Amino acid sequence: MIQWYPGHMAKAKKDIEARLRVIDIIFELVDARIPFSSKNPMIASMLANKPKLLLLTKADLADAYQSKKWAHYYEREGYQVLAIDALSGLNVKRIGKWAKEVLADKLAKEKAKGLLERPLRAMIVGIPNVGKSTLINTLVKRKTTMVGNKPGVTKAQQWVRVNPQFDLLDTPGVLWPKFDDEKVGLHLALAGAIKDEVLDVFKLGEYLIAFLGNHYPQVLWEKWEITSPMTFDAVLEQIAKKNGFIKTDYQERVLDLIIKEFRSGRLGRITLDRFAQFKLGNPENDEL
Ligand SMILES: Nc1nc2c(ncn2[C@@H]2O[C@H](COP(=O)(O)OP(=O)(O)OP(=O)(O)O)[C@@H](O)[C@H]2O)c(=O)[nH]1
Ligand SMILES: [Mg+2]
Repeated sequence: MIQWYPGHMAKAKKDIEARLRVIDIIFELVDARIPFSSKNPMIASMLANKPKLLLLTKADLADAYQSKKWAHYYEREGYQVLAIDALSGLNVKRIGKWAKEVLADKLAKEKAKGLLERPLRAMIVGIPNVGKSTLINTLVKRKTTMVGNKPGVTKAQQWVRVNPQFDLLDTPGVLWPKFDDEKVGLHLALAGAIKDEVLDVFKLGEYLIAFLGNHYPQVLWEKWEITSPMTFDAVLEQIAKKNGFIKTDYQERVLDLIIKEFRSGRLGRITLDRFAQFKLGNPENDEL
């Protein structure tokens, strides 16, 4: 995993910083399957003094129990948190209402000063492929921004008017230059935030199979009749057989397949960031 922080991301980050002055509220998007790994620490410190909503996107793909744990965790950290599915629209309607509530004081003060009523300005930020542009399209109920199931689709900031009271700024996805924990990099890659071209499919696939064996063994069984303990090679052979891959060099094809199946949700609702594994300095979390 080498080039996940190319020059255009550094520029995207600078552009976000430059725009902050005119923004009333931030919608910070994290992927519900990786609520820790997808939270950009570089962005978080930049946004420290802005009102914000933390939105767990793709909640339809994540383990509901884990999402609840993470939502509570971030609430305790002082965030307002909402788990959403931007495709079906789950909880999306509540976003505008929450934003108005959060900004009620600010708007009342402006009114008291005699300032004209104006649209709220929200900025959407988050890692690549987390669903920023999709959420905007769902909010405006039409296709105004480009979306795609790969990182780096949005190349520049774009204002979208949701309604006369509400303007939204779409931004390109941003990662950060160094992952302190190797697991964070692996989880970002599996969730689809890093360009496939720079990924090691063997490493990712091996990690995913071991992860499923540890946390969702029933998925391996129901999908491919894999029981643990089985060696990595035996697992690949079994999946190849189940899919009718007859060539002997099936390994890469099998690994591509399971990564795709995971990303699309065809393996069921799976959360990679296990709350209990990221103890986050709170000894009480040990038991979770
Ligand atoms: N299942 C599911 N898929 C989603 C959701 N939101 C977005 N997606 C999918 O995620 C992919 C990426 O969506 P985009 O909206 O382009 O992501 P983005 O954050 O704008 O990405 P960049 O512009 O590359 O930074 C698309 O294939 C969407 O259909 C969601 O809530 N649930
Ligand atoms: Mg986008």
